Amino acid sequence: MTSRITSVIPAPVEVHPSTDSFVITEHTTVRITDDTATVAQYLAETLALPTGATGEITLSLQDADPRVGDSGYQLAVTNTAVDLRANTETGLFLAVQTLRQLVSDEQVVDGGQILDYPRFAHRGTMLDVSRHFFTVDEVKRFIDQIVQYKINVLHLHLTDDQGWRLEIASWPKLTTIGAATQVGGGPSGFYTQQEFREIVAYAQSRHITLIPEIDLPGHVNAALVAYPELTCGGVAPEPFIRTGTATGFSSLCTDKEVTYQFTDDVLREVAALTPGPYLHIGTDETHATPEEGYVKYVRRAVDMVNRYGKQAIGWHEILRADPPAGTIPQFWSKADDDPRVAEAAARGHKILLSPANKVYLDMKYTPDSPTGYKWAGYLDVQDVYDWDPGSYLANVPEEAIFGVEGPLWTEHVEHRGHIDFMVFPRLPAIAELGWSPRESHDWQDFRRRLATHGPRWTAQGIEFYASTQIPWA
Ligand code: TNX
Repeated sequence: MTSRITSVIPAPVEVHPSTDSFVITEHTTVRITDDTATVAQYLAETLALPTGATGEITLSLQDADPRVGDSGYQLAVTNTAVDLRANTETGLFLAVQTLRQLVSDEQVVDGGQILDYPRFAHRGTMLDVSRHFFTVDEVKRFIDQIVQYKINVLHLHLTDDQGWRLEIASWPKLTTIGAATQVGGGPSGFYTQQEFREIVAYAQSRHITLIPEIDLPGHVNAALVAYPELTCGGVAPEPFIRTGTATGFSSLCTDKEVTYQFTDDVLREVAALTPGPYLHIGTDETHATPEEGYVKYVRRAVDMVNRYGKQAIGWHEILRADPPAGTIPQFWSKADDDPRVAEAAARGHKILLSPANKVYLDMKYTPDSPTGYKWAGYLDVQDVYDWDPGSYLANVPEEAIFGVEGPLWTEHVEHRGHIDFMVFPRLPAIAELGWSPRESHDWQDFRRRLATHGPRWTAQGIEFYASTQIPWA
């Protein structure tokens, strides 16, 4: 019999299995105390249990081992009790995610003790809602899938050539005109500010930081169709481009002052909608922006982000503009090919890792995959799992690594079944790279553990890819 407590993903820092087991019955109750009420309620809902002033399942914000820090936790399961302990609500919430993995179909919880905390602060994924639009409910479903693996950041790629997906009150045509369609043509959509707030609040309730990305100054065809004055010639580009998959062909006119007014308005509104500390401003693939204009534009945009109280993130090309050290470059090449990244780390920048040949969730698994790109290679589970974020970039020490993020670009991801297929089982592998101590890294053990998660995904309606690398149960 495989033990669930030795199959947790991401692998915990310490696991001590015991011969005990706790059986959940119709009388099992989650104890609610004032300071743990929100997480206790979430736990009770997730496991369909009643709550009470007393109970066998307890959550506590007192007396946790200091090693668990501000997002780790301790968990102890005996024959008679389940005890979750942390210093913060986030820690308790993550303890709940571990507990969920310990419960069998027969409602038996494996006995033992766990002490756990993350290796990196940022364990993220990105969803591109521009190339194909996904509804508020689809995003919420995605959030509930990813939290199970202690992913704590959702980066939403909200704008691109094919569609602008967030209502901006001061530039309304961005969505009345710029959100009309998507890759492949056909109707699409956008989030009103109210809907976006709903996504943000849902993410917060799941202890996920939402990072909105407004891709600037390239990837803006949809904005230029809506507002031709943002082009240098003042003429709207051909709208048909919006349904294709080309990149790098559009740019805001960096010589016009209206461009900076536009940028300021957009960033101000997005900052006001975002409780989290980061705004992502894209800055990638600006082949249509002259270098001098790029540098000038990016510096001003970073400045605006900072003025609105946020830290800027950009794809690593942003380093061409030599932004201030608080700016986080998100590395996305398929080779360690840009010396600016190590130079930036040496100057104090934190580096976010999304190497395309390791973690791009839009790559095919194999030549037979029904959808996806292959420009960064085929990425089966082992390719995604078997590398070390702490030593991946030469001359970038582990201390400079902010974390790991798996982006899902959606040129070829058309519906939620495609999301499931591209994300599972690769995102759990990325989650383990971001959370678990390097010493626990072990492909053979990971594939054994991962195999036991397949039936859970099936029960949750997740249409995952049954990679032949995994000995599915
Ligand atoms: C590159 S990665 C892009 C995206 C595409 C993706 C497709 C990056 C910063 N830019 O615009 O969607 O490749 O894999």
